Amino acid sequence: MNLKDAGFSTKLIHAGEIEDQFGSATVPIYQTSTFRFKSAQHGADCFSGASDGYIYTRIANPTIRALEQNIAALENGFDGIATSSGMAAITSVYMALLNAGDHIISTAAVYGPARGVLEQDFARFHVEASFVNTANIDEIKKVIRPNSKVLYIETPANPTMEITDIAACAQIAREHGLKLVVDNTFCTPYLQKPLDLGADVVLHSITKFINGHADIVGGIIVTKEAVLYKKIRHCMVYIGCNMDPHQAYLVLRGVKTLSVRVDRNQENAIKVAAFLETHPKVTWIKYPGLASHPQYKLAKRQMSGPGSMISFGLKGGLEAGKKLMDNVHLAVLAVSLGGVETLIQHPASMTHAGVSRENKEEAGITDDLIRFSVGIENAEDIINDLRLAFEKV
Ligand code: LCS
Repeated sequence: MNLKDAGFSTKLIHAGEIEDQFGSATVPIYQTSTFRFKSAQHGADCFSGASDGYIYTRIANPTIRALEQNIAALENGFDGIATSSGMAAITSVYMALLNAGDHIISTAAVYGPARGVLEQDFARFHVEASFVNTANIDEIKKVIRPNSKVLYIETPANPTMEITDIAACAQIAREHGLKLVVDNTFCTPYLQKPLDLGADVVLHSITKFINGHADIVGGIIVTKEAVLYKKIRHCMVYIGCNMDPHQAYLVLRGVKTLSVRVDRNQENAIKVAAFLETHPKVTWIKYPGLASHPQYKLAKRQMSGPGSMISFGLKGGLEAGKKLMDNVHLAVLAVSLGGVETLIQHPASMTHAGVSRENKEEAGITDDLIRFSVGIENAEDIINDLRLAFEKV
Protein backbone atom coordinates (compact mmCIF):
# COMPACT_ATOMS: atom_id res chain seq x y z
CA MET A 1 0.00 0.00 0.00
CA ASN A 2 1.23 3.49 -0.81
CA LEU A 3 1.23 5.16 2.59
CA LYS A 4 1.11 8.61 0.98
CA ASP A 5 -2.60 8.05 0.34
CA ALA A 6 -3.25 6.32 3.70
CA GLY A 7 -5.24 7.80 6.57
CA PHE A 8 -3.54 9.40 9.57
CA SER A 9 -3.93 6.45 11.96
CA THR A 10 -2.57 4.03 9.35
CA LYS A 11 0.49 6.26 8.97
CA LEU A 12 0.91 6.32 12.76
CA ILE A 13 1.26 2.55 12.78
CA HIS A 14 3.17 1.93 9.56
CA ALA A 15 5.08 5.01 8.32
CA GLY A 16 8.84 4.60 8.71
CA GLU A 17 8.64 0.82 9.17
CA ILE A 18 11.78 -1.06 8.23
CA GLU A 19 12.39 -4.63 7.09
CA ASP A 20 15.19 -6.42 8.90
CA GLN A 21 16.74 -9.82 8.25
CA PHE A 22 14.50 -11.52 10.87
CA GLY A 23 11.21 -10.00 9.72
CA SER A 24 10.65 -8.09 12.99
CA ALA A 25 7.09 -6.75 13.18
CA THR A 26 8.21 -3.66 15.09
CA VAL A 27 11.28 -1.50 14.62
CA PRO A 28 14.11 -3.03 16.72
CA ILE A 29 16.36 -0.97 18.99
CA TYR A 30 19.68 -0.67 17.20
CA GLN A 31 21.56 0.02 20.41
CA THR A 32 24.93 0.60 18.83
CA SER A 33 27.17 3.64 18.66
CA THR A 34 28.91 2.63 15.45
CA PHE A 35 28.40 0.52 12.30
CA ARG A 36 30.78 -1.94 10.59
CA PHE A 37 31.90 -0.98 7.07
CA LYS A 38 32.04 -3.80 4.49
CA SER A 39 35.40 -2.57 3.20
CA ALA A 40 37.69 0.45 3.35
CA GLN A 41 36.08 1.67 0.13
CA HIS A 42 32.58 1.24 1.61
CA GLY A 43 33.64 3.34 4.64
CA ALA A 44 34.95 6.06 2.37
CA ASP A 45 31.76 5.89 0.26
CA CYS A 46 29.57 6.25 3.36
CA PHE A 47 31.44 9.41 4.31
CA SER A 48 31.46 10.88 0.79
CA GLY A 49 27.76 10.14 0.35
CA ALA A 50 28.30 7.70 -2.54
CA SER A 51 26.75 5.04 -0.28
CA ASP A 52 23.89 5.70 2.17
CA GLY A 53 25.10 3.15 4.74
CA TYR A 54 25.04 3.95 8.46
CA ILE A 55 28.25 5.33 10.01
CA TYR A 56 27.79 6.47 13.61
CA THR A 57 24.68 6.96 15.76
CA ARG A 58 25.19 10.70 16.32
CA ILE A 59 24.87 11.05 12.53
CA ALA A 60 22.06 8.53 11.95
CA ASN A 61 20.72 5.22 13.30
CA PRO A 62 18.01 2.89 11.89
CA THR A 63 15.71 3.12 14.95
CA ILE A 64 15.98 6.90 15.00
CA ARG A 65 15.52 7.13 11.21
CA ALA A 66 12.31 5.08 11.48
CA LEU A 67 10.91 7.64 13.94
CA GLU A 68 12.10 10.59 11.82
CA GLN A 69 10.37 9.19 8.75
CA ASN A 70 7.23 8.37 10.72
CA ILE A 71 6.79 11.94 12.02
CA ALA A 72 7.77 13.45 8.65
CA ALA A 73 4.95 11.41 7.04
CA LEU A 74 2.47 12.63 9.69
CA GLU A 75 3.45 16.28 9.12
CA ASN A 76 3.45 15.91 5.29
CA GLY A 77 7.09 17.03 5.30
CA PHE A 78 10.28 16.19 3.44
CA ASP A 79 12.10 14.45 6.30
CA GLY A 80 12.61 14.59 10.06
CA ILE A 81 15.49 15.23 12.48
CA ALA A 82 15.10 13.72 15.96
CA THR A 83 16.85 15.41 18.87
CA SER A 84 17.67 14.72 22.52
CA SER A 85 14.96 17.15 23.73
CA GLY A 86 12.46 19.69 22.46
CA MET A 87 14.90 22.45 23.45
CA ALA A 88 17.61 20.73 21.38
CA ALA A 89 15.23 20.85 18.40
CA ILE A 90 14.57 24.56 18.97
CA THR A 91 18.26 25.42 19.45
CA SER A 92 19.29 23.44 16.34
CA VAL A 93 16.73 25.37 14.28
CA TYR A 94 17.92 28.73 15.67
CA MET A 95 21.55 27.72 14.96
CA ALA A 96 20.77 26.68 11.39
CA LEU A 97 18.62 29.65 10.41
CA LEU A 98 20.30 32.60 12.18
CA ASN A 99 23.67 34.31 11.65
CA ALA A 100 25.27 37.06 13.74
CA GLY A 101 23.43 40.30 12.98
CA ASP A 102 20.15 38.57 12.08
CA HIS A 103 16.81 39.21 13.75
CA ILE A 104 14.12 36.73 14.82
CA ILE A 105 10.50 37.55 15.62
CA SER A 106 8.87 35.21 18.12
CA THR A 107 5.61 34.67 19.99
CA ALA A 108 5.95 36.49 23.35
CA ALA A 109 4.23 33.69 25.27
CA VAL A 110 6.54 31.04 23.84
CA TYR A 111 7.76 28.17 26.10
CA GLY A 112 10.07 29.98 28.61
CA PRO A 113 13.48 28.53 27.67
CA ALA A 114 12.77 28.95 23.92
CA ARG A 115 12.70 32.69 24.71
CA GLY A 116 15.45 32.56 27.35
CA VAL A 117 18.03 30.97 25.05
CA LEU A 118 17.55 33.83 22.57
CA GLU A 119 17.71 36.57 25.22
CA GLN A 120 20.52 35.11 27.29
CA ASP A 121 22.62 33.08 24.85
CA PHE A 122 22.01 33.88 21.18
CA ALA A 123 22.23 37.59 22.13
CA ARG A 124 25.92 36.91 22.95
CA PHE A 125 26.35 35.96 19.28
CA HIS A 126 24.66 39.21 18.18
CA VAL A 127 21.34 37.66 17.21
CA GLU A 128 18.51 40.14 17.84
CA ALA A 129 15.04 39.01 18.94
CA SER A 130 11.62 40.67 19.22
CA PHE A 131 8.79 39.04 21.16
CA VAL A 132 5.27 40.07 20.21
CA ASN A 133 1.74 38.80 20.52
CA THR A 134 1.77 36.95 17.19
CA ALA A 135 -1.98 36.35 17.55
CA ASN A 136 -2.18 39.97 16.37
CA ILE A 137 -0.70 39.93 12.86
CA ASP A 138 -0.18 43.73 12.87
CA GLU A 139 2.22 43.36 15.81
CA ILE A 140 4.40 41.09 13.65
CA LYS A 141 4.40 43.55 10.76
CA LYS A 142 5.45 46.40 13.08
CA VAL A 143 8.70 44.72 14.17
CA ILE A 144 9.95 43.38 10.81
CA ARG A 145 13.39 44.84 10.04
CA PRO A 146 15.72 44.51 7.02
CA ASN A 147 17.75 41.90 8.98
CA SER A 148 14.70 39.82 10.03
CA LYS A 149 15.21 36.19 8.96
CA VAL A 150 12.90 34.00 11.04
CA LEU A 151 9.30 34.19 12.21
CA TYR A 152 8.90 31.69 15.05
CA ILE A 153 5.44 30.93 16.38
CA GLU A 154 3.99 28.62 19.00
CA THR A 155 0.29 28.00 18.55
CA PRO A 156 -1.58 27.50 20.81
CA ALA A 157 1.03 29.26 22.95
CA ASN A 158 2.25 27.79 26.21
CA PRO A 159 0.60 28.74 28.57
CA THR A 160 -1.64 31.59 27.40
CA MET A 161 -3.46 29.44 24.79
CA GLU A 162 -3.31 32.40 22.35
CA ILE A 163 -3.69 31.16 18.77
CA THR A 164 -1.67 32.51 15.85
CA ASP A 165 -2.92 32.37 12.26
CA ILE A 166 -0.35 30.10 10.55
CA ALA A 167 -1.49 30.79 6.96
CA ALA A 168 -1.39 34.58 7.55
CA CYS A 169 2.11 34.25 9.03
CA ALA A 170 3.19 32.17 6.01
CA GLN A 171 2.06 34.97 3.73
CA ILE A 172 4.00 37.60 5.72
CA ALA A 173 7.03 35.30 5.76
CA ARG A 174 6.89 34.92 1.97
CA GLU A 175 6.52 38.66 1.43
CA HIS A 176 9.50 39.51 3.66
CA GLY A 177 11.82 36.59 2.91
CA LEU A 178 11.49 35.08 6.41
CA LYS A 179 11.49 31.39 7.28
CA LEU A 180 8.35 30.43 9.20
CA VAL A 181 8.95 27.97 12.06
CA VAL A 182 5.99 26.54 14.02
CA ASP A 183 6.15 24.76 17.38
CA ASN A 184 3.30 22.25 16.97
CA THR A 185 3.73 20.57 20.38
CA PHE A 186 0.27 21.43 21.76
CA CYS A 187 -1.63 20.18 18.69
CA THR A 188 0.50 17.42 17.14
CA PRO A 189 0.03 16.74 13.40
CA TYR A 190 -3.23 14.98 14.29
CA LEU A 191 -4.90 18.33 15.03
CA GLN A 192 -2.81 20.81 13.01
CA LYS A 193 -0.51 20.59 9.98
CA PRO A 194 1.63 23.75 9.80
CA LEU A 195 3.58 22.68 6.67
CA ASP A 196 0.31 22.34 4.73
CA LEU A 197 -0.54 25.90 5.84
CA GLY A 198 2.73 27.28 4.43
CA ALA A 199 5.30 26.89 7.24
CA ASP A 200 8.90 26.00 6.34
CA VAL A 201 9.74 24.10 9.51
CA VAL A 202 7.64 22.41 12.19
CA LEU A 203 9.04 21.17 15.48
CA HIS A 204 7.91 19.39 18.63
CA SER A 205 8.80 18.61 22.15
CA ILE A 206 8.23 14.91 21.46
CA THR A 207 8.26 14.51 25.26
CA LYS A 208 4.60 15.54 25.21
CA PHE A 209 1.68 14.19 23.15
CA ILE A 210 3.68 12.31 20.49
CA ASN A 211 5.36 10.06 23.04
CA GLY A 212 2.44 10.50 25.41
CA HIS A 213 3.61 8.40 28.36
CA ALA A 214 5.75 10.80 30.41
CA ASP A 215 8.75 8.46 30.23
CA ILE A 216 11.23 10.16 27.88
CA VAL A 217 12.42 13.64 26.87
CA GLY A 218 12.96 14.26 23.15
CA GLY A 219 12.38 16.52 20.19
CA ILE A 220 11.83 16.44 16.44
CA ILE A 221 12.08 18.85 13.53
CA VAL A 222 10.39 18.33 10.15
CA THR A 223 11.10 20.55 7.15
CA LYS A 224 9.09 21.20 4.01
CA GLU A 225 12.06 20.78 1.70
CA ALA A 226 15.57 19.38 1.35
CA VAL A 227 17.79 22.49 1.62
CA LEU A 228 16.62 23.44 5.11
CA TYR A 229 16.62 19.78 6.11
CA LYS A 230 20.33 19.47 5.29
CA LYS A 231 21.21 22.73 7.06
CA ILE A 232 19.37 21.78 10.26
CA ARG A 233 20.61 18.18 10.26
CA HIS A 234 24.16 19.49 9.93
CA CYS A 235 23.66 21.65 13.07
CA MET A 236 22.07 18.80 15.02
CA VAL A 237 24.92 16.41 14.14
CA TYR A 238 27.68 18.95 14.85
CA ILE A 239 26.15 20.14 18.14
CA GLY A 240 25.64 16.46 18.95
CA CYS A 241 22.11 16.72 20.33
CA ASN A 242 20.92 13.49 18.67
CA MET A 243 18.18 11.28 20.03
CA ASP A 244 19.22 7.93 21.51
CA PRO A 245 18.01 4.67 19.85
CA HIS A 246 16.26 3.48 23.00
CA GLN A 247 14.48 6.83 23.35
CA ALA A 248 13.41 6.58 19.66
CA TYR A 249 12.06 3.06 20.26
CA LEU A 250 9.86 4.27 23.11
CA VAL A 251 8.53 7.13 21.01
CA LEU A 252 7.83 4.74 18.09
CA ARG A 253 5.81 2.69 20.56
CA GLY A 254 3.99 5.73 21.96
CA VAL A 255 3.19 7.39 18.64
CA LYS A 256 1.16 4.41 17.40
CA THR A 257 -1.71 5.39 19.73
CA LEU A 258 -1.50 9.16 19.14
CA SER A 259 -4.90 9.52 17.49
CA VAL A 260 -6.79 7.38 20.03
CA ARG A 261 -5.07 9.11 22.93
CA VAL A 262 -5.64 12.63 21.61
CA ASP A 263 -9.30 11.82 20.86
CA ARG A 264 -9.76 10.76 24.49
CA ASN A 265 -7.63 13.63 25.94
CA GLN A 266 -9.79 16.03 23.97
CA GLU A 267 -13.14 14.42 24.79
CA ASN A 268 -12.22 14.74 28.48
CA ALA A 269 -10.91 18.30 28.08
CA ILE A 270 -14.20 19.47 26.54
CA LYS A 271 -16.02 18.17 29.66
CA VAL A 272 -13.46 19.64 32.08
CA ALA A 273 -13.61 23.02 30.31
CA ALA A 274 -17.40 23.06 30.55
CA PHE A 275 -17.11 22.34 34.31
CA LEU A 276 -14.51 25.08 34.86
CA GLU A 277 -16.34 27.67 32.76
CA THR A 278 -19.37 27.59 35.04
CA HIS A 279 -17.54 27.15 38.37
CA PRO A 280 -18.12 30.17 40.65
CA LYS A 281 -14.47 30.22 41.81
CA VAL A 282 -13.09 30.42 38.24
CA THR A 283 -12.65 34.00 36.96
CA TRP A 284 -11.57 33.21 33.40
CA ILE A 285 -10.75 30.22 31.20
CA LYS A 286 -8.90 29.94 27.89
CA TYR A 287 -9.66 26.79 25.92
CA PRO A 288 -9.88 26.73 22.09
CA GLY A 289 -13.02 24.57 22.29
CA LEU A 290 -15.04 27.26 24.08
CA ALA A 291 -16.81 30.00 22.11
CA SER A 292 -15.42 32.42 24.74
CA HIS A 293 -11.86 31.88 23.43
CA PRO A 294 -10.81 35.10 21.63
CA GLN A 295 -9.64 33.17 18.55
CA TYR A 296 -12.36 30.51 18.60
CA LYS A 297 -13.12 30.90 14.88
CA LEU A 298 -9.46 30.75 13.89
CA ALA A 299 -9.01 27.65 16.07
CA LYS A 300 -11.92 25.97 14.25
CA ARG A 301 -10.40 26.81 10.88
CA GLN A 302 -6.80 25.92 11.62
CA MET A 303 -7.10 23.01 14.05
CA SER A 304 -9.18 19.89 13.54
CA GLY A 305 -9.96 19.84 17.29
CA PRO A 306 -9.42 22.02 20.38
CA GLY A 307 -6.86 19.73 22.07
CA SER A 308 -6.57 19.15 25.79
CA MET A 309 -4.63 22.07 27.26
CA ILE A 310 -6.61 24.50 29.43
CA SER A 311 -5.52 27.68 31.20
CA PHE A 312 -7.68 29.33 33.83
CA GLY A 313 -7.62 31.84 36.68
CA LEU A 314 -9.14 31.66 40.14
CA LYS A 315 -10.80 34.19 42.42
CA GLY A 316 -8.11 34.92 44.98
CA GLY A 317 -5.28 34.66 42.41
CA LEU A 318 -2.14 32.70 43.13
CA GLU A 319 -2.96 31.92 46.78
CA ALA A 320 -6.21 30.27 45.70
CA GLY A 321 -4.37 28.49 42.87
CA LYS A 322 -1.82 27.07 45.31
CA LYS A 323 -4.65 25.71 47.47
CA LEU A 324 -6.19 24.09 44.41
CA MET A 325 -2.87 22.52 43.35
CA ASP A 326 -2.20 21.27 46.89
CA ASN A 327 -5.63 19.65 47.14
CA VAL A 328 -5.97 17.71 43.90
CA HIS A 329 -5.18 14.02 44.29
CA LEU A 330 -5.78 12.45 40.87
CA ALA A 331 -4.19 15.25 38.83
CA VAL A 332 -0.41 15.13 39.22
CA LEU A 333 1.16 18.40 40.38
CA ALA A 334 3.99 18.49 37.84
CA VAL A 335 5.28 20.30 34.77
CA SER A 336 5.24 18.78 31.27
CA LEU A 337 1.99 18.02 29.44
CA GLY A 338 0.34 15.88 26.81
CA GLY A 339 0.52 12.54 28.57
CA VAL A 340 -2.04 9.92 29.48
CA GLU A 341 -2.17 11.34 33.02
CA THR A 342 -3.76 14.67 34.02
CA LEU A 343 -1.22 17.29 35.13
CA ILE A 344 -1.63 20.64 36.88
CA GLN A 345 1.00 23.37 37.30
CA HIS A 346 1.55 27.12 37.84
CA PRO A 347 3.52 28.55 34.87
CA ALA A 348 4.55 31.89 36.45
CA SER A 349 6.49 30.12 39.23
CA MET A 350 7.31 26.88 37.38
CA THR A 351 7.68 26.42 33.57
CA HIS A 352 8.05 30.16 32.93
CA ALA A 353 9.90 31.07 36.16
CA GLY A 354 12.95 32.05 34.09
CA VAL A 355 11.00 34.73 32.17
CA SER A 356 11.30 38.21 33.77
CA ARG A 357 8.23 39.64 35.52
CA GLU A 358 7.98 42.39 32.92
CA ASN A 359 8.12 39.92 30.01
CA LYS A 360 5.60 37.63 31.68
CA GLU A 361 3.16 40.51 32.12
CA GLU A 362 3.63 41.59 28.52
CA ALA A 363 3.06 37.99 27.33
CA GLY A 364 -0.07 37.53 29.48
CA ILE A 365 1.47 34.93 31.82
CA THR A 366 -0.37 36.24 34.87
CA ASP A 367 0.19 35.13 38.46
CA ASP A 368 -3.31 33.66 38.69
CA LEU A 369 -2.87 31.41 35.60
CA ILE A 370 -3.16 27.67 36.31
CA ARG A 371 -2.36 25.28 33.46
CA PHE A 372 -4.19 21.98 33.19
CA SER A 373 -3.19 19.15 30.83
CA VAL A 374 -6.16 16.79 30.65
CA GLY A 375 -5.28 13.09 30.59
CA ILE A 376 -7.20 10.02 29.46
CA GLU A 377 -8.57 8.92 32.84
CA ASN A 378 -12.37 8.86 33.27
CA ALA A 379 -13.64 12.42 32.83
CA GLU A 380 -15.94 12.14 35.88
CA ASP A 381 -12.95 11.33 38.09
CA ILE A 382 -10.93 14.29 36.80
CA ILE A 383 -13.89 16.61 37.39
CA ASN A 384 -14.61 15.17 40.84
CA ASP A 385 -10.98 15.66 41.82
CA LEU A 386 -11.25 19.34 40.81
CA ARG A 387 -14.66 19.72 42.48
CA LEU A 388 -13.34 18.44 45.84
CA ALA A 389 -10.15 20.52 45.59
CA PHE A 390 -12.22 23.67 44.87
CA GLU A 391 -14.09 23.09 48.13
CA LYS A 392 -10.77 23.60 49.97
CA VAL A 393 -10.05 26.88 48.14
N1 LCS B 1 7.95 23.56 23.12
C1 LCS B 1 6.88 23.56 23.94
C2 LCS B 1 5.58 24.10 23.45
C3 LCS B 1 7.01 23.05 25.23
O1 LCS B 1 5.94 23.05 26.02
C4 LCS B 1 8.27 22.56 25.67
C5 LCS B 1 8.46 22.00 27.03
C6 LCS B 1 9.35 22.60 24.78
C7 LCS B 1 9.15 23.08 23.52
C8 LCS B 1 10.70 22.07 25.17
O2 LCS B 1 10.72 20.70 25.14
P1 LCS B 1 11.61 19.73 26.06
O3 LCS B 1 13.03 20.14 25.86
O4 LCS B 1 11.18 19.94 27.47
O5 LCS B 1 11.32 18.39 25.51
N2 LCS B 1 7.43 22.32 27.91
C9 LCS B 1 7.35 22.02 29.17
C10 LCS B 1 6.27 22.39 29.98
O6 LCS B 1 5.33 23.10 29.65
N3 LCS B 1 6.43 21.87 31.16
O7 LCS B 1 7.62 21.18 31.25
C11 LCS B 1 8.29 21.24 29.98
